[in-house]
Amino acid sequence: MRIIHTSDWHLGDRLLEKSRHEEFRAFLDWLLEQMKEHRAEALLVSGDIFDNRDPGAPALEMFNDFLSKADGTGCRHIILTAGNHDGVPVLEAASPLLQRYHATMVCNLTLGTVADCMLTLCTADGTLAALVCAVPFLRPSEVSRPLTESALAAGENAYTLGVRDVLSAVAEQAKLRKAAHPGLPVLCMAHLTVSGAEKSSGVQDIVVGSIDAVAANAFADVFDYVALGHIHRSYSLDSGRIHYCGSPMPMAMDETAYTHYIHLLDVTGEGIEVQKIPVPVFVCHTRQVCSTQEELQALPDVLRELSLRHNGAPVHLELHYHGSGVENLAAWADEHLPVALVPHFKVSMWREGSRVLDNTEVYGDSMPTPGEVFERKLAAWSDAGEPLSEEEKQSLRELFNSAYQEADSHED
Ligand SMILES: [Mn+2]
Repeated sequence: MRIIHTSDWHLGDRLLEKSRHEEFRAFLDWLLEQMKEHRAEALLVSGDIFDNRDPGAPALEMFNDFLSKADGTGCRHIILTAGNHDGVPVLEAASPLLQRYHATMVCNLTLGTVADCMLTLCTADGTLAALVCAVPFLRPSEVSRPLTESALAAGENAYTLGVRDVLSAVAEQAKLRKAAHPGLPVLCMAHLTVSGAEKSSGVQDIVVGSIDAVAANAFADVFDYVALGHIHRSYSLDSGRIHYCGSPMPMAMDETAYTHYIHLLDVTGEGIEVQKIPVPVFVCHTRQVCSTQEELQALPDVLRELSLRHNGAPVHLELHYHGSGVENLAAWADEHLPVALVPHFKVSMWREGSRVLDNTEVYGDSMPTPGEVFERKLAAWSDAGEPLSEEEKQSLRELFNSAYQEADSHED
């Protein structure tokens, strides 16, 4: 049986202060193609389906659209778990739709409810093919338990101990099923940090610091493949038994430097073979730092080459300039970067001897409001060495507001 493992879609995410609906839609369409091409019979999504508790109508709509289209690909099982970013009410509201499309979502799990996460995958003729233990993000408030002295000595804390308890209980149930079906492949989904995995700024911790990291041995040997989410980079641990597939696209600028993947599993009686499939880059997000005018002049060619390496994908640029000779970096970028190549950019400029001169400004379809521009100018004025008192700022704001309202009413 072929299974696709993916995680951390973060539908509704924004990058460089811009929504990414088209990019997400392109990814979901590509994923549907992969499901067809590789004749995947199951899709596992290990948490962080949405970016936040209120992902917005476009994200919900594209998720529903994906489910309805996945139904026609020959994929018989879709299993999703909640991550730390997901809002359980949003996921639960989708459950009538999930049932209709043969998808299963596990949102919550505690020691008392582990039976809820035991799911089975069957072949087309109804034969049992694999067991999936669909463990969602385990909430500290629900699983933490008082520490014993020996656990403390072993470097555990109330949360990691609680996570171990749940994973042990899941493993016990899996062993019972396996005893009744010898040779049955067992997969375990989870959304957490396993120690040894790299962190990047895209991993937003609910549990402060790294105290949420669980050792790899928390996953008992009964699990043949551990399908993890939470870390945004494809990464394997424990001699290739435990896998992060990573997010399908960068969720922060420091995640743009590496390739993103989905994992394709070939599950047979002999074992599980893992193949990483790179996700195409639909938008090139790039951070460029220039310190001379020559480097700035070379920028259009650099960006053109980057775009060509990714099938002509548009470039979304974060540009920092630390040199001299440019008064207005945004105006420079507007003039020198073709809009077809760079439809969206964000600039910031520093000058020697001064603090931030040009507060970071974003251009594209998320222009700041006139009030925001005025506030930035006020801040820049103070930073440039003309400190204003609160009263002075307040009277300038009032002047601005009355002038703006008057101009605005004339426009109508
Ligand atoms: Mn995530």
